Amino acid sequence: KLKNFGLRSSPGIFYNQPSALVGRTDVASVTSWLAPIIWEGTFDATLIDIIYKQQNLTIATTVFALGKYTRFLKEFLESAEQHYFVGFRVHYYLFTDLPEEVPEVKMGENHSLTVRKVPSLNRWQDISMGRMEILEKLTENELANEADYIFCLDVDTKFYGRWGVETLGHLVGVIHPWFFDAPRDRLTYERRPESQAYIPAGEGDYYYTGAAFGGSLEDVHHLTKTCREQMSVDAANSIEAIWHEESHLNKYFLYNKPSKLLSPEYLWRDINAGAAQIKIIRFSHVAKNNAEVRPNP
Ligand code: 2GW
Ligand code: MN
Repeated sequence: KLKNFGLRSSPGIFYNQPSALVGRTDVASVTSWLAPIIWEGTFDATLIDIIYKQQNLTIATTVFALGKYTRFLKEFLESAEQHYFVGFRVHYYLFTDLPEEVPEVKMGENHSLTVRKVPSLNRWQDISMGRMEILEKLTENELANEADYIFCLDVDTKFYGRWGVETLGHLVGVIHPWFFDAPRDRLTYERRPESQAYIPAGEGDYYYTGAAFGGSLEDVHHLTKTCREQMSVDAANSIEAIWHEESHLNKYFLYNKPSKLLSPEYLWRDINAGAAQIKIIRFSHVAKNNAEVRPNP
Protein backbone atom coordinates (compact mmCIF):
# COMPACT_ATOMS: atom_id res chain seq x y z
CA LYS A 1 0.00 0.00 0.00
CA LEU A 2 3.00 2.31 0.44
CA LYS A 3 2.92 4.69 -2.52
CA ASN A 4 5.81 6.99 -2.99
CA PHE A 5 4.56 10.48 -3.67
CA GLY A 6 7.90 11.95 -2.70
CA LEU A 7 8.37 14.33 0.19
CA ARG A 8 6.16 17.15 -1.00
CA SER A 9 5.80 20.60 0.48
CA SER A 10 3.81 23.45 -1.06
CA PRO A 11 4.06 27.21 -1.61
CA GLY A 12 3.21 29.51 1.26
CA ILE A 13 4.38 27.30 4.11
CA PHE A 14 7.04 28.87 6.27
CA TYR A 15 9.64 27.07 8.33
CA ASN A 16 13.29 27.49 9.32
CA GLN A 17 15.80 27.25 6.52
CA PRO A 18 17.68 23.92 6.65
CA SER A 19 21.45 24.25 6.77
CA ALA A 20 24.15 22.37 4.90
CA LEU A 21 26.58 23.30 7.65
CA VAL A 22 24.91 23.53 11.01
CA GLY A 23 23.61 20.45 12.82
CA ARG A 24 24.25 18.34 15.90
CA THR A 25 27.99 18.05 16.50
CA ASP A 26 27.88 15.94 19.67
CA VAL A 27 26.22 12.90 18.08
CA ALA A 28 26.27 11.09 14.74
CA SER A 29 23.14 11.75 12.75
CA VAL A 30 23.90 9.26 9.99
CA THR A 31 25.26 5.70 10.01
CA SER A 32 28.17 4.48 7.88
CA TRP A 33 25.60 3.01 5.48
CA LEU A 34 23.91 6.42 5.27
CA ALA A 35 20.79 5.74 7.29
CA PRO A 36 19.69 8.75 9.33
CA ILE A 37 19.88 8.53 13.12
CA ILE A 38 17.07 10.59 14.60
CA TRP A 39 17.99 12.93 17.45
CA GLU A 40 16.39 16.11 18.70
CA GLY A 41 17.75 18.91 16.54
CA THR A 42 18.10 16.80 13.38
CA PHE A 43 14.59 17.44 12.04
CA ASP A 44 12.00 20.19 11.81
CA ALA A 45 8.80 18.77 13.30
CA THR A 46 6.60 21.41 11.70
CA LEU A 47 7.98 20.72 8.24
CA ILE A 48 7.89 16.94 8.35
CA ASP A 49 4.38 16.96 9.77
CA ILE A 50 3.29 19.03 6.77
CA ILE A 51 5.07 16.71 4.35
CA TYR A 52 3.62 13.51 5.81
CA LYS A 53 0.12 14.93 6.28
CA GLN A 54 -0.27 14.81 2.51
CA GLN A 55 0.36 11.07 2.41
CA ASN A 56 -2.74 10.06 4.41
CA LEU A 57 -0.91 7.34 6.33
CA THR A 58 -2.02 4.77 8.86
CA ILE A 59 0.42 3.56 11.48
CA ALA A 60 -0.41 0.18 13.02
CA THR A 61 1.02 -0.24 16.50
CA THR A 62 1.19 -3.50 18.40
CA VAL A 63 1.51 -4.01 22.10
CA PHE A 64 1.28 -7.16 24.21
CA ALA A 65 -0.01 -7.24 27.78
CA LEU A 66 -0.34 -10.70 29.26
CA GLY A 67 -0.85 -11.60 32.91
CA LYS A 68 0.26 -8.90 35.31
CA TYR A 69 1.56 -6.73 32.50
CA THR A 70 -1.98 -5.42 31.95
CA ARG A 71 -1.16 -3.01 34.80
CA PHE A 72 1.08 -1.06 32.42
CA LEU A 73 -1.66 -0.45 29.86
CA LYS A 74 -3.25 2.63 31.37
CA GLU A 75 -0.08 4.72 31.48
CA PHE A 76 1.13 3.35 28.19
CA LEU A 77 -2.07 4.22 26.31
CA GLU A 78 -2.75 7.51 28.07
CA SER A 79 0.76 8.77 27.47
CA ALA A 80 0.69 7.52 23.86
CA GLU A 81 -2.44 9.53 23.27
CA GLN A 82 -0.54 12.63 24.42
CA HIS A 83 2.58 12.12 22.32
CA TYR A 84 2.40 9.33 19.75
CA PHE A 85 1.61 10.33 16.14
CA VAL A 86 -0.79 13.01 17.29
CA GLY A 87 -2.83 14.16 14.29
CA PHE A 88 -2.07 11.04 12.24
CA ARG A 89 -4.08 7.85 11.87
CA VAL A 90 -3.03 5.22 14.40
CA HIS A 91 -4.51 1.76 14.90
CA TYR A 92 -3.35 -0.01 18.05
CA TYR A 93 -3.55 -3.80 18.15
CA LEU A 94 -3.47 -4.94 21.73
CA PHE A 95 -2.86 -8.63 22.43
CA THR A 96 -3.83 -9.86 25.87
CA ASP A 97 -5.05 -12.95 27.70
CA LEU A 98 -7.14 -10.71 30.01
CA PRO A 99 -9.33 -8.49 27.79
CA GLU A 100 -11.51 -7.64 30.80
CA GLU A 101 -8.54 -5.85 32.37
CA VAL A 102 -7.98 -3.49 29.46
CA PRO A 103 -8.63 0.02 30.82
CA GLU A 104 -10.98 2.47 29.16
CA VAL A 105 -8.73 5.10 27.60
CA LYS A 106 -10.12 7.87 25.49
CA MET A 107 -8.61 7.77 22.02
CA GLY A 108 -7.69 10.96 20.21
CA GLU A 109 -8.97 11.84 16.77
CA ASN A 110 -8.23 9.13 14.17
CA HIS A 111 -6.75 6.84 16.81
CA SER A 112 -8.41 3.48 17.49
CA LEU A 113 -7.75 0.36 19.51
CA THR A 114 -8.48 -3.27 18.71
CA VAL A 115 -8.16 -5.82 21.50
CA ARG A 116 -7.27 -9.39 20.54
CA LYS A 117 -7.45 -12.23 22.99
CA VAL A 118 -4.47 -14.58 22.99
CA PRO A 119 -3.88 -17.71 25.11
CA SER A 120 -2.00 -17.36 28.39
CA LEU A 121 1.55 -18.64 28.38
CA ASN A 122 3.48 -19.91 31.34
CA ARG A 123 7.06 -19.20 30.46
CA TRP A 124 7.71 -15.50 30.07
CA GLN A 125 10.34 -16.23 27.47
CA ASP A 126 7.50 -17.70 25.40
CA ILE A 127 5.44 -14.53 25.79
CA SER A 128 8.31 -12.35 24.75
CA MET A 129 9.33 -14.60 21.85
CA GLY A 130 5.76 -15.53 20.90
CA ARG A 131 5.25 -11.93 19.89
CA MET A 132 7.31 -12.54 16.75
CA GLU A 133 4.98 -15.29 15.56
CA ILE A 134 1.84 -13.20 16.15
CA LEU A 135 3.41 -10.22 14.41
CA GLU A 136 4.47 -12.42 11.51
CA LYS A 137 0.86 -13.48 11.01
CA LEU A 138 -0.54 -9.98 11.51
CA THR A 139 1.76 -8.43 8.90
CA GLU A 140 1.30 -11.22 6.38
CA ASN A 141 -2.14 -10.39 4.92
CA GLU A 142 -4.36 -8.83 7.47
CA LEU A 143 -2.86 -5.37 7.61
CA ALA A 144 -2.01 -5.14 3.91
CA ASN A 145 -4.88 -2.78 3.16
CA GLU A 146 -5.17 -1.39 6.66
CA ALA A 147 -1.86 0.27 7.39
CA ASP A 148 1.26 1.69 5.79
CA TYR A 149 3.72 1.36 8.64
CA ILE A 150 3.85 -0.61 11.85
CA PHE A 151 5.64 -0.21 15.18
CA CYS A 152 5.91 -2.98 17.77
CA LEU A 153 6.36 -1.72 21.32
CA ASP A 154 6.93 -3.09 24.83
CA VAL A 155 4.08 -2.25 27.22
CA ASP A 156 6.16 -1.55 30.36
CA THR A 157 6.84 1.88 28.94
CA LYS A 158 5.60 5.43 28.87
CA PHE A 159 5.74 8.35 26.45
CA TYR A 160 7.11 11.68 27.71
CA GLY A 161 7.69 13.49 24.42
CA ARG A 162 6.88 13.56 20.75
CA TRP A 163 7.13 10.34 18.74
CA GLY A 164 6.02 11.32 15.26
CA VAL A 165 6.48 10.91 11.52
CA GLU A 166 10.23 11.54 11.84
CA THR A 167 10.40 7.86 12.87
CA LEU A 168 8.85 6.44 9.69
CA GLY A 169 10.98 4.36 7.35
CA HIS A 170 11.14 1.00 5.63
CA LEU A 171 13.05 -0.71 8.43
CA VAL A 172 13.51 1.09 11.73
CA GLY A 173 15.60 0.09 14.75
CA VAL A 174 16.10 1.86 18.06
CA ILE A 175 19.52 2.08 19.70
CA HIS A 176 19.45 0.52 23.18
CA PRO A 177 19.92 3.14 25.91
CA TRP A 178 22.61 1.20 27.73
CA PHE A 179 24.97 0.63 24.84
CA PHE A 180 24.98 3.68 22.62
CA ASP A 181 28.54 4.53 23.63
CA ALA A 182 29.95 0.99 23.91
CA PRO A 183 32.56 -0.68 21.69
CA ARG A 184 31.14 -3.59 19.67
CA ASP A 185 32.78 -6.30 21.69
CA ARG A 186 30.97 -5.09 24.81
CA LEU A 187 27.55 -5.40 23.15
CA THR A 188 25.46 -8.24 24.59
CA TYR A 189 24.97 -10.14 21.35
CA GLU A 190 24.54 -13.91 21.40
CA ARG A 191 28.10 -15.27 21.36
CA ARG A 192 27.49 -19.03 21.16
CA PRO A 193 27.88 -20.32 17.59
CA GLU A 194 25.24 -22.98 18.33
CA SER A 195 22.50 -20.33 18.35
CA GLN A 196 21.03 -18.88 15.16
CA ALA A 197 21.39 -15.45 16.81
CA TYR A 198 25.19 -15.84 16.93
CA ILE A 199 27.25 -12.78 16.05
CA PRO A 200 31.01 -13.43 15.90
CA ALA A 201 33.50 -11.22 17.75
CA GLY A 202 34.61 -8.35 15.56
CA GLU A 203 31.17 -7.95 13.95
CA GLY A 204 28.25 -5.75 14.95
CA ASP A 205 27.05 -2.20 14.30
CA TYR A 206 24.80 -1.02 17.13
CA TYR A 207 22.93 -2.83 19.88
CA TYR A 208 19.22 -2.46 19.17
CA THR A 209 16.44 -2.78 21.73
CA GLY A 210 13.75 -5.42 21.38
CA ALA A 211 11.30 -3.01 22.99
CA ALA A 212 10.64 -0.96 19.85
CA PHE A 213 11.08 -1.65 16.15
CA GLY A 214 9.09 -1.01 13.03
CA GLY A 215 8.92 -0.13 9.38
CA SER A 216 6.81 -0.96 6.36
CA LEU A 217 4.49 -3.95 6.65
CA GLU A 218 6.59 -5.87 4.17
CA ASP A 219 9.88 -5.25 5.93
CA VAL A 220 8.47 -5.99 9.37
CA HIS A 221 6.88 -9.15 8.02
CA HIS A 222 10.25 -10.34 6.72
CA LEU A 223 11.90 -9.40 10.03
CA THR A 224 9.37 -11.16 12.25
CA LYS A 225 9.20 -14.23 10.00
CA THR A 226 12.98 -14.56 10.00
CA CYS A 227 13.28 -14.13 13.77
CA ARG A 228 10.45 -16.63 14.36
CA GLU A 229 12.14 -19.18 12.08
CA GLN A 230 15.53 -18.70 13.72
CA MET A 231 13.99 -19.09 17.18
CA SER A 232 12.35 -22.35 16.20
CA VAL A 233 15.65 -23.71 14.90
CA ASP A 234 17.15 -22.77 18.28
CA ALA A 235 14.27 -24.42 20.11
CA ALA A 236 14.78 -27.64 18.11
CA ASN A 237 18.43 -27.51 19.18
CA SER A 238 17.49 -26.85 22.82
CA ILE A 239 19.19 -23.49 22.90
CA GLU A 240 17.65 -20.11 23.72
CA ALA A 241 19.50 -16.93 22.82
CA ILE A 242 20.80 -14.87 25.74
CA TRP A 243 18.34 -11.99 25.29
CA HIS A 244 15.64 -14.00 23.55
CA GLU A 245 14.08 -12.34 20.54
CA GLU A 246 16.18 -9.23 21.12
CA SER A 247 19.26 -11.31 20.23
CA HIS A 248 17.63 -12.50 17.02
CA LEU A 249 16.55 -8.95 16.19
CA ASN A 250 20.16 -7.81 16.56
CA LYS A 251 21.38 -10.54 14.24
CA TYR A 252 18.69 -9.56 11.71
CA PHE A 253 19.60 -5.86 11.81
CA LEU A 254 23.29 -6.65 11.39
CA TYR A 255 22.71 -8.33 8.03
CA ASN A 256 19.57 -6.40 7.01
CA LYS A 257 20.59 -2.84 7.78
CA PRO A 258 17.82 -0.60 9.07
CA SER A 259 17.00 2.31 6.76
CA LYS A 260 16.50 4.58 9.77
CA LEU A 261 17.76 4.44 13.35
CA LEU A 262 16.16 6.13 16.32
CA SER A 263 18.43 7.49 19.02
CA PRO A 264 17.95 6.40 22.65
CA GLU A 265 15.61 9.40 23.03
CA TYR A 266 13.10 6.90 21.61
CA LEU A 267 13.73 4.33 24.30
CA TRP A 268 15.27 5.48 27.53
CA ARG A 269 14.99 3.84 30.95
CA ASP A 270 13.33 5.72 33.80
CA ILE A 271 16.04 4.37 36.08
CA ASN A 272 18.93 5.58 33.90
CA ALA A 273 20.85 8.69 34.77
CA GLY A 274 20.65 11.35 32.09
CA ALA A 275 23.29 11.78 29.40
CA ALA A 276 24.53 15.01 27.88
CA GLN A 277 23.46 13.92 24.39
CA ILE A 278 19.88 13.18 25.41
CA LYS A 279 18.07 16.51 25.00
CA ILE A 280 14.64 14.98 25.41
CA ILE A 281 13.28 11.65 26.61
CA ARG A 282 10.42 10.68 24.33
CA PHE A 283 9.69 7.10 25.35
CA SER A 284 11.04 5.20 28.31
CA HIS A 285 10.94 1.87 30.07
CA VAL A 286 9.20 2.46 33.40
CA ALA A 287 10.87 1.22 36.56
CA LYS A 288 9.23 -2.08 37.37
CA ASN A 289 9.44 -4.52 40.21
CA ASN A 290 10.38 -7.71 38.38
CA ALA A 291 9.63 -9.90 41.38
CA GLU A 292 6.12 -8.51 41.46
CA VAL A 293 5.21 -8.68 37.77
CA ARG A 294 7.14 -11.78 36.74
CA PRO A 295 5.58 -14.77 38.46
CA ASN A 296 7.55 -17.48 36.66
CA PRO A 297 11.28 -16.86 37.00
C1 2GW B 1 6.72 -12.01 32.30
C2 2GW B 1 7.77 -12.50 33.07
C3 2GW B 1 9.06 -12.14 32.77
C4 2GW B 1 9.31 -11.31 31.66
C5 2GW B 1 8.25 -10.84 30.89
C6 2GW B 1 6.95 -11.21 31.21
C7 2GW B 1 5.85 -10.71 30.40
C8 2GW B 1 6.08 -9.97 29.23
C9 2GW B 1 4.51 -10.89 30.82
O1 2GW B 1 4.16 -11.54 31.84
N1 2GW B 1 3.49 -10.34 30.07
C10 2GW B 1 3.75 -9.64 28.95
O2 2GW B 1 2.80 -9.13 28.31
N2 2GW B 1 5.03 -9.48 28.50
C11 2GW B 1 5.26 -8.74 27.22
O3 2GW B 1 6.58 -8.97 26.75
C12 2GW B 1 5.11 -7.23 27.44
O4 2GW B 1 4.64 -6.63 26.25
C13 2GW B 1 6.53 -6.82 27.72
O5 2GW B 1 6.75 -5.43 27.51
C14 2GW B 1 7.29 -7.72 26.73
C15 2GW B 1 8.78 -7.96 27.04
O6 2GW B 1 8.94 -8.32 28.41
P1 2GW B 1 9.67 -7.32 29.42
O7 2GW B 1 9.15 -5.93 29.12
O8 2GW B 1 9.53 -7.76 30.82
O9 2GW B 1 11.15 -7.44 28.98
P2 2GW B 1 12.35 -6.34 29.22
O10 2GW B 1 11.76 -4.99 29.46
O11 2GW B 1 13.30 -6.85 30.20
O12 2GW B 1 12.94 -6.34 27.82
C16 2GW B 1 13.87 -6.58 26.84
O13 2GW B 1 14.23 -7.95 26.62
C17 2GW B 1 13.14 -8.80 26.24
C18 2GW B 1 13.69 -10.17 25.96
O14 2GW B 1 14.41 -10.66 27.06
C19 2GW B 1 12.44 -8.27 25.01
O15 2GW B 1 13.29 -8.31 23.89
C20 2GW B 1 12.01 -6.84 25.23
O16 2GW B 1 11.43 -6.33 24.06
C21 2GW B 1 13.22 -6.01 25.60
O17 2GW B 1 12.81 -4.67 25.87
MN1 MN C 1 10.03 -4.12 28.63
